[in-house]
Amino acid sequence: MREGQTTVIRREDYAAPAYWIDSVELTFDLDPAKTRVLNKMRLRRNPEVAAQALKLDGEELNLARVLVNGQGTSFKTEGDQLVLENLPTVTDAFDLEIFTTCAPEKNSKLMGLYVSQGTFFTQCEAEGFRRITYFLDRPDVMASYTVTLRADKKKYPVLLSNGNLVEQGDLDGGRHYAKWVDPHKKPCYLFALVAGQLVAREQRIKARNGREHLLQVYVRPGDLDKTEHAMNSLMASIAWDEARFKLPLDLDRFMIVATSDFNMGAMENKGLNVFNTKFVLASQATATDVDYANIESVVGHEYFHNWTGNRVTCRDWFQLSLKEGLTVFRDQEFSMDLAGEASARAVKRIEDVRVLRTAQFPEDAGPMAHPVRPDSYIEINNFYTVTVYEKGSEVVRMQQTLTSREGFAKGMALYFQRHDGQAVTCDDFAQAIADANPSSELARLLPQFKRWYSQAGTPQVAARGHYDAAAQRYTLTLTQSCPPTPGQAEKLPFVIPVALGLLYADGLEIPGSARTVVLSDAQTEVVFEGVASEPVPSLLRGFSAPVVLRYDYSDAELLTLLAHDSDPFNRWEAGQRLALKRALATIASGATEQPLDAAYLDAMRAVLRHPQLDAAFKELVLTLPSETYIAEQLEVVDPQRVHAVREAMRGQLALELREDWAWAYEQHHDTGAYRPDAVSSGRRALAGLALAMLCLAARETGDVVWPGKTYQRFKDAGNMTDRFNALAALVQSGHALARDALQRFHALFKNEALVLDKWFALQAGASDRGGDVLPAVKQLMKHPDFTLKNPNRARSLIFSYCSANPGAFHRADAAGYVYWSERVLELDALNPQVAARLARALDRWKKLAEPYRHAAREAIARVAAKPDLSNDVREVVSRALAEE
Ligand code: B3K
Ligand code: ZN
Repeated sequence: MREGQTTVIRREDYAAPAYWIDSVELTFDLDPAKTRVLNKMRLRRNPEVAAQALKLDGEELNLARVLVNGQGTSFKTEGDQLVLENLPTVTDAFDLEIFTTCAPEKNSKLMGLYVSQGTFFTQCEAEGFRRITYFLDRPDVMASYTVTLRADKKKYPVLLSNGNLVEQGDLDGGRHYAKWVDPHKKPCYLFALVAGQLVAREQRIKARNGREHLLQVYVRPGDLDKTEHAMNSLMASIAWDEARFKLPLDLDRFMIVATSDFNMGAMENKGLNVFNTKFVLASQATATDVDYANIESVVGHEYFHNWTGNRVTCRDWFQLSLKEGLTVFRDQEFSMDLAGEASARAVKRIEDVRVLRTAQFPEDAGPMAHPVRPDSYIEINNFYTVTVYEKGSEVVRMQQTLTSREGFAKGMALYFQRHDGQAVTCDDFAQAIADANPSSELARLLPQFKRWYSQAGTPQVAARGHYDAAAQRYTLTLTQSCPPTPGQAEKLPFVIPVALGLLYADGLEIPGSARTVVLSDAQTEVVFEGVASEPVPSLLRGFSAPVVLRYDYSDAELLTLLAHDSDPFNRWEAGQRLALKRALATIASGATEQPLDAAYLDAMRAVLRHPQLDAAFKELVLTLPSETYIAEQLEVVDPQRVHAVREAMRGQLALELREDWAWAYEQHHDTGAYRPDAVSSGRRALAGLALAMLCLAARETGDVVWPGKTYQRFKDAGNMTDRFNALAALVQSGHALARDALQRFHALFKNEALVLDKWFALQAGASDRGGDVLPAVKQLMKHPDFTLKNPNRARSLIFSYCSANPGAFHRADAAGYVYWSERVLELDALNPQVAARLARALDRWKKLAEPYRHAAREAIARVAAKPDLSNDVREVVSRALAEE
């Protein structure tokens, strides 16, 4: 049912709830066609709010009965809400019983209670609980839950919910039941149930404080051998949170359950995390190193939510970054601490910054730009964004930078001391960090610092240096500004920690020059005395703030930084800047041939052959900035031109360094028995890049040896990383062997859904060297393994084409955009959340050159003109078309 009402929800309209729900007893009679839900609540009026009707949220429910204190009562419905006016007037508690039914098997939105491969799952965040029963579906209403599940014992032998299993037994008619009690109060978005045929890997552990816990990872029978890494990641997460933040597990039992039908990565339901299989299942034969790393980080992320999100939750959904930004920060730190030494930490930091700059910076500059704490929304699901998550994490990271690692840990302790068991705001968080560090820069500048929460847009920091040789003085001037964003024309200065240091031209760091400058005015000057010769500034070390740094570096300066900076992040950044300069100059010149000069190629060769640098770091330096990142630097983007120039750069890098690539491959391809650790995965990554380059070079030279070797590698590989890298090298270079390799790959993995996703994604993301991509994508939609209903599969084919393959998607004949608009509409009828994500693929249409710009606008307008769009998609397309 589409209501078609678009209500804008505003942060400033927040009002405390008129009623509290203290406890909930839920009884489910699970049936895919018609599940019966009995909801017995104990409520009381909130004495601090004027007496008013009780309005409960509901969606797609069939209401059968409402009882107040056991008696029938009058009620009405207003839109989706159930309204009760004649409630007991005293503020004493009263019982409310509501009986409804719903149809899980018809639930294709995957919000609320649904069925995936014969198993029941729930997803309640943000507003899915209202699709299960009538409730005050808002995070500041926290209740105690008792849940009884009843179902057919054969079909649903495993019955799970939050907390502790207190009772179970058989019922008549082949049914059975299980009763769960959650010892912790929680908002309803953290409720979960799972019922089906599942098996579990189990592990009993004893925490530092002596408490014993049972850990379980539930999967479908047959997948148990792919759960070891997830379990190890969970144990590592528990140990890390105890060690770094003194936060223990507060439950006897902690469960993870995997499902293949899931809208996002995973969900932190109290004690019963539900995960996309993509972030649980791994074996060396089916998962790549990147998958292993993602599993570690998502398992960590959901586990860390147990404190940052569950014990202390959000007052309202505008505060989403309170839990998400903080928990991303925690999972990033976790992965970094696990990576160990400095170079591996830097690799993780570079990867995280790359995500921020290629996904969040464009968001911040486009029609969906919003502050880390948004001011309004139509559909909250549209605000689970890279801004709330990744920029939110950077905002937390800056708070750590401004208070020190120890100071920040003290701040976290104070935050829990003050707010455990509460639903709070981003202000409460920053206040606790500042109050625990009264003499810090954060405390001094707190009101201004909090502009990071309220102002959208990516700030720019322009740096200028002046060297006075006579006085041996170097003056660095830093100026900040921030472009306007929709609804925010003027921006006030941010508090920007700029970590920096100075190098002499020979690469030696000037002693005492390293520091963190806190830029809080529009402009500031930093003076360095006793500087013997003109220095090279290394600015924004470690990417100390989520800003665009402008400094007019010469090639010589960048080469110095690339070769010598003590900060590995800035070494990488110097390489990226060298490449970007060349890309931009070539794009501007109109020519495409030979974008790379000897200076750049020599520098890259030196990095590749460097005796000390890590393989993982080399792989990052030798990877060119993405087309998306290059496009963001331009006022007007011709995606075909960006694509052609970057491909020319890649081709040149491949050809001119081919002996070095061959050397790199021979040096790194053998990584021994498979282990997904930082060192060996770094070696595999570099060997993979080398193969890709060697296949690319072979196109020019007519060499048949390397493609042949690559094909052999594809066939013999002992792990998915090597196998997939070899396959990708053939596909991306458009080699004739790719066809056969793709077929073999499919035959080998036809029963492995997650591997088939890779197979679809690789073809949809392929370069046009192998032929026209769009017809191939359309053909793949007819493949028996394709289905639009499974979000992973839809993303693997459609998103890989529309969002991750700009060279193939932006076609002069507009066929890519037509395809996009058709899929958005088709998906919207099934699953609006997934559709709205796809709808964002054309966010940056205003930047496009003609004829793309006009065609893109038309495609968006076509979607917007559809009368019964979901709120999700409508919000995205109407913001895209807004004149601002
Ligand atoms: N909190 C969930 C996201 C829920 C998204 C709802 N549309 C996963 C996470 O961030 O851990
Ligand atoms: Zn999260």
